[in-house]
Amino acid sequence: MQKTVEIAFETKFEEEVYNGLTTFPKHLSSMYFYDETGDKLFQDIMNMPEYYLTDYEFNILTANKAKIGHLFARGDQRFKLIELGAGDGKKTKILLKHLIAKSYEFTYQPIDISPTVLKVLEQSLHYELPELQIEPQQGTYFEALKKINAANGTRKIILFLGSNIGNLMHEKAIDFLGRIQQLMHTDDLFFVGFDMKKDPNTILNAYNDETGITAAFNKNILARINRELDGNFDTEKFLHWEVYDPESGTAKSYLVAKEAQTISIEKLGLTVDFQAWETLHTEISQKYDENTIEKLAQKSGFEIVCDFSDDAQGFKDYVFRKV
Ligand code: AVI
Repeated sequence: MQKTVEIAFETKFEEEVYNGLTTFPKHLSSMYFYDETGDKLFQDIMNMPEYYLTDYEFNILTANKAKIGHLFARGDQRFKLIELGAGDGKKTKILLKHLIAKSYEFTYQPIDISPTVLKVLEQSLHYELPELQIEPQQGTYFEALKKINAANGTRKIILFLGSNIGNLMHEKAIDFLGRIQQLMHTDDLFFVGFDMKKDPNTILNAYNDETGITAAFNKNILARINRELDGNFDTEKFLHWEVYDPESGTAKSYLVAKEAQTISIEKLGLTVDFQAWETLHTEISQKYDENTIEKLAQKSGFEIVCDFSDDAQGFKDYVFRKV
């Protein structure tokens, strides 16, 4: 009979690192890229010329801010603009500036798990847009949305920019969208970015830049294990590897062990063997076509109100409403 060992984990990170490194093939969730170092590296990624996603969405928001503002305010109604994972707010500021210039009545409620990210964002917004009413919400998206719902019934516009949805495979994306849908009323809107299928070379370059920023971002998950769980990964002994399947639209990031090695992670009392060229899967970045987006919306109880796109249809911001 097999003996099951009960391990008491202090955090979800510990549990997921343990489970992901003791299974085959090995994997870790890209959710854990984002500690302080990872947040900074992601800012650098967004400023890289190869990472077209940020520019495309920036241009869509700039070109369509008047139409978007009109849709949000539905004439002239008060609303709450809620943002899931706001980051540095570079793209959101285009909308915020426009909404303020038009004197729309709204409160901006960025939600983020990181208090540091929220603080930096709040400070920069106070400085750039002193008229803005901002109420940062620290916590997970769902906890914060529940709290916002409990506070009062003002119409909600929920932003989820940057193709963050693409870091979830379809089943998980449907589950995520369904949970958002459950926390919405029929008048509310969900504004969500999708990176579209395009020249596979463009996609591969975006996730495999020559300067090595994306490689450092991917390897930060190992460095984070070293910092927080007393691991001894030598990040030099891993290769950042990106693949893109143009049929499914899935881009996948791996860390590949360049040689056989044994890693110890003190805090978990764990040693992990890697064979030479063994893979550790860390992230998916899904690319979409219109049919797939329609299916995702429909399966999670949404209907599509409209979408905004650049001329080349390289990126799309969709507006969903609860059915
Ligand atoms: C946050 N997310 C949408 C990014 C993406 O494109 O999948 C994260 C990223 N990974 C590597 N580069 C950027």
